[in-house]
Amino acid sequence: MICKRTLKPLVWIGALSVVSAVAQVAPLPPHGLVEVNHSQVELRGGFWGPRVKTHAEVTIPHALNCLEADGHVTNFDKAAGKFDGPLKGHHAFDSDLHKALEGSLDSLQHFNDAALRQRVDGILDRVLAAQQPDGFLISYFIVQGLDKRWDDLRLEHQMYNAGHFFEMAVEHNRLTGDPKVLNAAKRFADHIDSVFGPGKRYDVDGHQEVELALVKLYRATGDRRYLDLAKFFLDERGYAHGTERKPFDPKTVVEPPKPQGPQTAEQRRANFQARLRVRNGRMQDHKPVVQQYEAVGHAVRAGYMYSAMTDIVRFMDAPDYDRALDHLWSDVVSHKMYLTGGVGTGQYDDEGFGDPYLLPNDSAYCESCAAIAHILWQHRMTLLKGQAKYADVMELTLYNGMLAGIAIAGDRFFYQNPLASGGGRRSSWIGLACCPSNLARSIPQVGGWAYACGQQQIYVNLYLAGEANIKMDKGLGVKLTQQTEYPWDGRVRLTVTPEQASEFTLCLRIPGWALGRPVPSDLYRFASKEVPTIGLTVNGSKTSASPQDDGYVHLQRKWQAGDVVELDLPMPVQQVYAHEKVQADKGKVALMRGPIVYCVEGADHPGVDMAQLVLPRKPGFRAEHRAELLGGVTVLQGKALADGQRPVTVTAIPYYAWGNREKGAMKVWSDEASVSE
Ligand code: FUB
Ligand code: ZN
Repeated sequence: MICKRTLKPLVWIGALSVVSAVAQVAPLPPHGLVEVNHSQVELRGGFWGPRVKTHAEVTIPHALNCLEADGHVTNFDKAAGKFDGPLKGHHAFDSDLHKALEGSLDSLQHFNDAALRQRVDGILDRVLAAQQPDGFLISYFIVQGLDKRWDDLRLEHQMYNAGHFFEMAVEHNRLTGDPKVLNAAKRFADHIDSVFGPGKRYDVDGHQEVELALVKLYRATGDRRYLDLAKFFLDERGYAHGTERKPFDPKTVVEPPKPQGPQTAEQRRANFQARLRVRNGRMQDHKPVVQQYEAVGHAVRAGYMYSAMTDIVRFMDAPDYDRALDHLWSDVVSHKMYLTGGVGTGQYDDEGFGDPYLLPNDSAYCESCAAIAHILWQHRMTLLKGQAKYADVMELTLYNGMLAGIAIAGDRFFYQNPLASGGGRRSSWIGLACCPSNLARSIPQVGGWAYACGQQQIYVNLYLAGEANIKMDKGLGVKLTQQTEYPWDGRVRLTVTPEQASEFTLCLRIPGWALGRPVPSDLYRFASKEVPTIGLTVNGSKTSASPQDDGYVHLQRKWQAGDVVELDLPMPVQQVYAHEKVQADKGKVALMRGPIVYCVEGADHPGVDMAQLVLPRKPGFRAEHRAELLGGVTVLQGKALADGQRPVTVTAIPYYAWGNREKGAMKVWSDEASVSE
């Protein structure tokens, strides 16, 4: 017995004409917890309220303007035969539009904006007009020649485009109840299913994405073929591709020698692709997924693939997938993750994972998309395993690795998120717009990562101000209201309002950082061993805040409307050290407070050579909230040494907020020395 599906059939909010809602079929995961969809969670006030507002008012119009100006929409007109101009961009161009549309739809869930609704409708009509009679729908291939559409999956992102289309279609249906986009997605997926699969063509996409999207399509339609197809694409990785399934032979993935002498363009391309399959497991096609125990290759591809693998374990019996995921998770979290939760280094020139402990700060790649993919994976792991440590990583990546990718004003973006820089400036848009469009769809989905349901439990994984409307098992509706200034203040007031007095367990995640652990591994540690006491009361009566082995405090009782839970997570400033094997951070210290990782930036230290700024070994930092600075941030202030000797006052700002003022150097890790108070 588990939580009822949390999707309510919706109509356009404040719609001029109300579209009748179609019943969605939403198979529940037989294993683990059930998510509470972002459509059920209103983010109001606090940290996220202003951000989702900026997203709706600035990010979405900006993204759609840029995409329209760059030709993403006219590409579909061209594919529909309505426009004669040249095709713009590259073969992954459609995916950026789909992501921005997905973000628009999710934003409309919370903000009634008739003009945006009309704009989205108009764009969607132009997208759908390009769909081919057999269901195929990628503008690039429709224009360039449909006969070549499936020639080569390595580099051409066919399935990546398809996956983002499916994800957007699911959101459209959820919001509007109108099945037209979802039906188009089904037709496209059916076409893919007619080409690929057992007894058909055995192949895999060069950029994973379609797998997790097919699981969503399965959940939105109830059609099991989509789940099977997702598993097929995962199972095929590592095998020789072609028209029959051959046993996995590691020899087929031996990197071909570098070609000598002059090459034709075609030879160069063929060789590049042959090498790509195996080079550092770039696209995780170097061995079967169930044998992949080490995280290698392109970090976005990996994150989407691990997410889909987690979904497979949630929806199917797949213990070998589960085992691989445990290994992969330990490898990433113990060896290959930056303190910001970011993943990917410049080591192999592939936007991917580097060797264990090789975590250079200035050449950290940490693509914004990789942070998002990492969050998607951690969210699914939280649901599958019901353990807070996965949500710890999710939270860390959300507030640091991901949020750094978007400016506070909402219209400038970082593609890479290094932990040290001589000076960086976000771009207004990027031709390869994977990151801006991914951020545009992720911000309004944050609420969907906050809660989950078990059989008789509601889990709180993220503390954020707002209101969640949760449907529990047997249809019991529970409203949860959070009042909090988290992550600036660890006090959270939760009001529980069940439709009628009912017994269930409210599981509160006690963040690892509040228990003395910045991450759930030994990759980073706090200098101080002191763990401040966590406060917890229910209707004013003190209760134990000690979490169980799963990392949650379980509050089981008969809940009445208006019951109030107050959690108080003390937030001392923490000095952080890295594992001794992380050469890049040797002798260095970083600062954290709550889930926020800090950095020092040139803008706060005029005349100081940031590279030479040394932080004190003795903790002496104090936190101060500055509502007027950088959208409202808590800064840390303490004594430090400039040029290795001159005492100065240092001001550390949240890492995510760097690069929002004049260009200047920034670093998360600083040399550490004794500095007298
Ligand atoms: O290839 C599509 C997207 O562009 C990837 O996800 C990003 O890493 C970038 O390579
Ligand atoms: Zn990206």
